[in-house]
Amino acid sequence: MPPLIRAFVAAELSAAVRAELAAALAELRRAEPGVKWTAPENLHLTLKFLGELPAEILERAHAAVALAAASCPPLELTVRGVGAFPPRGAPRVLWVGCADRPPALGAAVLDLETRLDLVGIPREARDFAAHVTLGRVKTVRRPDRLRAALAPFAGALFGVSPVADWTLFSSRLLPTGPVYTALARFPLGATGAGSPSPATAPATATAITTSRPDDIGV
Ligand code: 3AM
Repeated sequence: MPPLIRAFVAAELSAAVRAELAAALAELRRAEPGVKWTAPENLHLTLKFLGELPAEILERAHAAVALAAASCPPLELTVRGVGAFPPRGAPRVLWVGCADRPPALGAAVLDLETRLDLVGIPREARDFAAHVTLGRVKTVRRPDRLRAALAPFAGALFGVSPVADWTLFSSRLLPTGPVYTALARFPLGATGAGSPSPATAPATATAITTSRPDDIGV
């Protein structure tokens, strides 16, 4: 049987914003080593997890992503605030908020899902909530201590990241953590959609990310 490719579409963050987040992550990692913190080079805003796909469906997904990206204007993401899901009790997913300007991502993600549905990739059951996953909690003995470590970052501004394209990533889940590889980039607001640029810089990761939180509301 031909291998399946695990893939997702994401907006990448600027190096400057990633550097700010990396500094916060370093502090949080010291405070709470029990969390699987995201490797800084792996920080992204996931727009749609495509699942594990045969190559021919992924090929069709390319065209769908290109068209959806072309209909979305270039954006600025204001990356601000750290929170946890669920909001009370034991935190499971730690995230950074993203606000898009102009506010177009919600509609663009719906459009992306509609186009992907046509090629056999089902829509999400949940509404899209723009966030960057900072870490996942496996077992934390002192959730109160973790929340206290997050508190100083609750309103922190990590910067504004321009988003000129979307990236299609493959994801390989290795025992050492996921390895993300940029397969193609799709310009936002482009005319002449359908011709993604090949990705040049692969993204790699060390943090372990195995599944979508089911309580994140996205
Ligand atoms: O970085 P975030 O958390 O936004 O959560 C996974 C990650 O997004 C998500 O895809 C991105 C790359 O792994 N993901 C993984 N498995 C998923 C699943 N079964 C999933 N999203 C939805 N369903």
